[in-house]
Amino acid sequence: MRKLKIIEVPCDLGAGTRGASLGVDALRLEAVEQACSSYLETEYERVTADNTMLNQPDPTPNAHYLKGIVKFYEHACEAISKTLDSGKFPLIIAGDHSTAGGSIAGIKKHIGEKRLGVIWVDAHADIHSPYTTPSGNVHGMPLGAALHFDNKEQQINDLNPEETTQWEKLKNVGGKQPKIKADDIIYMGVRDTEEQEDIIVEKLSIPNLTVSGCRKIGIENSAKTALDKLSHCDAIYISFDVDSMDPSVSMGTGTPVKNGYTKDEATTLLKTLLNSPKVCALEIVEINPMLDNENKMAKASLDILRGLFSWN
Ligand code: 4U7
Ligand code: MN
Ligand code: MN
Ligand code: MN
Repeated sequence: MRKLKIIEVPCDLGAGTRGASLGVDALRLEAVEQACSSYLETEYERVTADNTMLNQPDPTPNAHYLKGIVKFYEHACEAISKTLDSGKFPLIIAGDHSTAGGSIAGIKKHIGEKRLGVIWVDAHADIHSPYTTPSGNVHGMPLGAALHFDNKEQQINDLNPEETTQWEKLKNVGGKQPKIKADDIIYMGVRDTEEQEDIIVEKLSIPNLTVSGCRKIGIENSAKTALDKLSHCDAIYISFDVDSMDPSVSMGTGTPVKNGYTKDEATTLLKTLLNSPKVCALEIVEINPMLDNENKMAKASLDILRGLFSWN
């Protein structure tokens, strides 16, 4: 395994519920509590988002705080592509999941024309656009942004000019081309979607390895299946939304959904995925200590990380 570099992206702008930005520090605090020197001694860099925008009037209700999101996408894209340029493995610890589009832009900037696969471990499909979102929350849109996918056939919202301008900017961070192809995405654990997403996921034939399906064939085998399905890709990015896990692990996330993976299953899944030399970055998102007690989600996430990287 290459040397890790932690990229912290404490962002709240993409979520409907506040507090995911604090997940980054909740995890670091947990590493201090557990004296996890491996975590604390790993080089890290912080990409900041202007979370104070949350207290200002928002001109983009169909994609809240989009201008601020474009801005930190640019910074995250730079930080992540430079980390990869230097031969290190980015371990991205983010706030809300909107960040993933910036991470994908950064990886794509580094790999150029090569093909990027995405393994999206999440209760949600996150493939909305401002045209289809029921909430206006950009953490439900990062795959839409990376695919350059507006899905106007399922349009329910009319965008104002500022929304259109900023959405185009967001899609084009790190270069104008779509960053990924629909054929290069695998969902794992997705179980809470809207009709607009269902239609598009079916149309694009994006496979979803369900939690029960994974259990049936075994977690390790399901990870291998996901990797197999992306064998045509040159590099693979893993996006791990903690709400892919069951709420019994912790309620410390903005949108918990029942019937998720256990902590051990998530560890086995990610560990097996990380065995592939094609995997070039891992992102962990949506730990929200404001919705938690006793910092349970950060604890669970640190346990997972310790399992993945054999940290002491
Ligand atoms: B997460 C939702 F509530 N689909 O778009 C939306 F309508 O990053 C939820 O996976 C999105 O946590 C959840 O707001 C985004 C739904
Ligand atoms: Mn998500
Ligand atoms: Mn989710
Ligand atoms: Mn969530």
